[in-house]
Amino acid sequence: MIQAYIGLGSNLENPVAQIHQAIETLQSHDSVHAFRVSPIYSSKPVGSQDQPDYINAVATFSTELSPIALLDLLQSIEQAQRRVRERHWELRTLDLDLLLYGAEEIQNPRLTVPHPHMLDRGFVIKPLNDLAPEMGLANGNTVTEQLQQLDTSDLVLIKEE
Ligand code: A4P
Ligand code: MG
Repeated sequence: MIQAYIGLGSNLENPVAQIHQAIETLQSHDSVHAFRVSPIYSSKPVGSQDQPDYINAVATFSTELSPIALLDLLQSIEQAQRRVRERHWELRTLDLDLLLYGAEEIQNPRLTVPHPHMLDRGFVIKPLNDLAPEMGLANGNTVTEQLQQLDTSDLVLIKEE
């Protein structure tokens, strides 16, 4: 069993519902055990500002799935919600990123783990800090130390899970 951490993001018109649906699907999967999820935050878009604010959270669980099998699961959830979105809202956007897979470093054409941008992103590190403040990161910092180096003033707590 490996401890996995997943970043969830959505900036749909009803992104909180998208995140909740993704949480429900993940936590009811047969290969997902001891599921926990952070509070849900809103955040300003990183990158192109020409898009709505995001809703972000981080989930963690233990799993027997291989990294690629876990990526397949995440992408199947993205696809399932994308179909619903295209019908109802004409917008896409549920991002499920594999942040951490135990302490493994993975480099292959489909998967880079740890997620390459996670250390710089307040919308990842803040909810990760809610789940695992003492955990050591690839750069030697704990999650809390990493959080102290980031500007998270744009993050607003939406909902305690
Ligand atoms: N891939 C490689 N490594 C991974 C990994 N660790 N986890 C590959 C998941 N996927 C991984 O993903 C493109 C490809 O990345 C996949 O086919 C997979 O094999 P995608 O989600 O289809 O494409 P994307 O959304 O354009 O890329 P990505 O990397 O998810 O986007 P970003 O960089 O995460 O940017 N601002 C705020 N405040 N909150 C956000 O959540 N998100 C983004 C998305 C931008 N700004 C944001 C947020
Ligand atoms: Mg993604």
